[in-house]
Amino acid sequence: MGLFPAMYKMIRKGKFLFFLLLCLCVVAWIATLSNDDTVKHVQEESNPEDTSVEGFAKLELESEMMHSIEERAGEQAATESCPERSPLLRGAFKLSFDPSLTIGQVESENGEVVEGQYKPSDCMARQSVAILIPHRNREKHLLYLLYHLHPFLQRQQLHYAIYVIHQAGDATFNRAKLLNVGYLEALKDHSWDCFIFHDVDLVPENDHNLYMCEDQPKHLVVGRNSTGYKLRYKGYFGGVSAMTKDQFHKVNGFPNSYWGWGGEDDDLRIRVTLQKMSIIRPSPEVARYTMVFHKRDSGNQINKNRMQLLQNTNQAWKTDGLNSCSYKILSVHRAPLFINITADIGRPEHAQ
Ligand code: UDH
Ligand code: MN
Repeated sequence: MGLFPAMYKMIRKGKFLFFLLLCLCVVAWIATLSNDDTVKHVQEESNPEDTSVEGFAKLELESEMMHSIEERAGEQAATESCPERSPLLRGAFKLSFDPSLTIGQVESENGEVVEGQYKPSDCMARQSVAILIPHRNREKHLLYLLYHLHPFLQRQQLHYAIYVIHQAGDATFNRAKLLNVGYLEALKDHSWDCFIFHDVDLVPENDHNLYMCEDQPKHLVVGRNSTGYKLRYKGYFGGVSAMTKDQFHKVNGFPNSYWGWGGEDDDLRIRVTLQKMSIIRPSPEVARYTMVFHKRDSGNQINKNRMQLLQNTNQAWKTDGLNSCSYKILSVHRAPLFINITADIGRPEHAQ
């Protein structure tokens, strides 16, 4: 091999090496560029002004965290149970029923009630209570009741919600079935400890009459103005009564088969005694109500079958109640002061 061909070979090799080096540099440069890009991207994501989808997701996550922290703080503030006896109670008071009262007025006086529900902010309520009101065509009575009942329940430091169960259509009224519907529907919102079955026209006169449940079913109306404040009869369990979720479940709720006025409250009393529970009442000085005056409603005539039905309760309770309550919800409207459930509950099988 001569000198020149050997030099020529070396130069060719050097060119190749130079070319290889150049390629490596270009690759390295591209790599640095894309790294810069990543950094920029991360910076962009953490920019709170960013409106990209990722930016929103991150903001949402942050606000969710804030929310749960706030919630925890709120919970912390209210982990202490409300006192056994509320310091806000006033005892007996004179009720007034102003014909010019409006729902707007009642709403503005109860700003802390949200969609019919209230919770004390400074302590943890001892019970969560659902008030169930069977209703049709008694708007004025409902207004008076809401006006008095909201502050009354707040003074008792309860977590509560008011449900109005409205019977759609003009078939004979069925108070008991509406209350079953109320119980079943309210439990979809919250696992309430206690249920108060409440006539729309009975307004409590004394806030020592506690809307809470006890270890036995409780009857809250010992006296009302319309009966000279005397118990209507020994076993009376109508008007306003309180049962825990479990007590009511145990008796299979109210019967569904009482159309028209009367008997359904006696049926519930029989169910309670069949389960070896007994009915308790607060003292007569406390368990006092004013019934807003009214006549018998059309569509709620006396139930002539009631005595016959009551003869069968000791068998019928098993199959006529919560476990056989068929109905159709037409609407659930969450108004500021109550949850209005409108239900089609059908009509009596035989003409009444
Ligand atoms: N209810 C309605 N709409 C009706 C019927 C009854 O909302 O059309 C509800 C309401 O909650 C009422 C409850 O069912 O409070 C019980 O019915 P009621 O108030 O008619 O029963 P009460 O025992 O009176 O108070 C029955 C007849 C009154 C006759 C008066 C004559 N002295
Ligand atoms: Mn009445």
